[in-house]
Amino acid sequence: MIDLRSDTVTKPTPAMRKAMMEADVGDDVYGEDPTVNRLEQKAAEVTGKEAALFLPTGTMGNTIAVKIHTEHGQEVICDARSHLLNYELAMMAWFSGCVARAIPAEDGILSWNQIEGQIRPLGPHWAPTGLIEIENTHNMAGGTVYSPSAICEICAGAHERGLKVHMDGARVFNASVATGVPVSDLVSATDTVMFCLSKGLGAPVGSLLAGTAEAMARGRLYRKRLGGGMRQAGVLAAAGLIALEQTPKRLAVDHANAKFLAEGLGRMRGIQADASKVVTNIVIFNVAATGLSSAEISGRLKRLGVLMNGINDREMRAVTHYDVDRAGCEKALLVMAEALSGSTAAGA
Ligand code: TLP
Repeated sequence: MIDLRSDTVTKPTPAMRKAMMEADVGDDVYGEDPTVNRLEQKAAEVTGKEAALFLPTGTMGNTIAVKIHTEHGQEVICDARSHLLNYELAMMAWFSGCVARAIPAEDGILSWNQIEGQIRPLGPHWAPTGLIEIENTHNMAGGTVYSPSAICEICAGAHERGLKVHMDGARVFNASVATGVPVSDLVSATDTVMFCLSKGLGAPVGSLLAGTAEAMARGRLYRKRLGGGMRQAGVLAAAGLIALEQTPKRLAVDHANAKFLAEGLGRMRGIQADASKVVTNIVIFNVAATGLSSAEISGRLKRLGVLMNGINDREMRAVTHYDVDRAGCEKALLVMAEALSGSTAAGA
């Protein structure tokens, strides 16, 4: 199977498995797991933050960030297609008592201009703004990236208004490779950043939340409340350390493969894919003119050995990662052509 459903599907490399076998461990709830401590230290370094917290998932990282920065009854400003709002089971409402103030942003990238007009003070009717959240890269907009200056402008404006900014940087290492700007510079003005080890970086499990030491100390308690006290988690952190040290430098390969896929898809009748917008490892493309739904295409592809999901009835997503090489992408394109033969667009 060529699995392009997500970069979450990567399997740990032999080096990761070896490191997991040999990991020094202790009880992380007591702060005594040396490998987790090393990973948290390393994550703080790469993000340029005071401290970091190892978590089982990115969803938990975003959930804790919202909790740290807000009070019940506030609004969180985010993009309308954000993962935080659409794919996290309303955790910001469930755990933090907040609602989303969703702004539709072209390419998922918010500007300070858009945000400023949506900030609400405490009033007789409104839920006041508690937090601004930005997603970099933006998943459902097709792996789009913020320019460093746009991030700085948002953070400067927010801080002037007494508001915090959290970056969902699940794929911030992809953003760093695409912009050529180190992660620490991309996130320097944000108050917290969450990034995932288990996506393009290839670790089997794990995400990090980074910010001030005080925020991370509070985050540690929320992590325990959410059931994230993982005890001898060094076996997982060991793979995470390898991911952090070895994988960022090869993300450019995934980006080139994604562009290649988008170009190939864009040449097929009935598919709309804009390769010029693909700058990281995610391709979102429209299949409406094929006369087939995303689910129908998904089913046909699966029978032919390729996994790719729809994000709605008309749009599909392909995500490249280190378990699918260029030959795999070429094969996926051939299979897509075969899956579409017999569709309206193919003229049958
Ligand atoms: N994204 C997953 C799915 O949940 C959609 C994927 O396959 O892309 N932020 C962003 C931007 C994400 O893309 C994801 C996962 C998360 C947060 C949550 O991470 P996990 O899955 O570790 O909770």
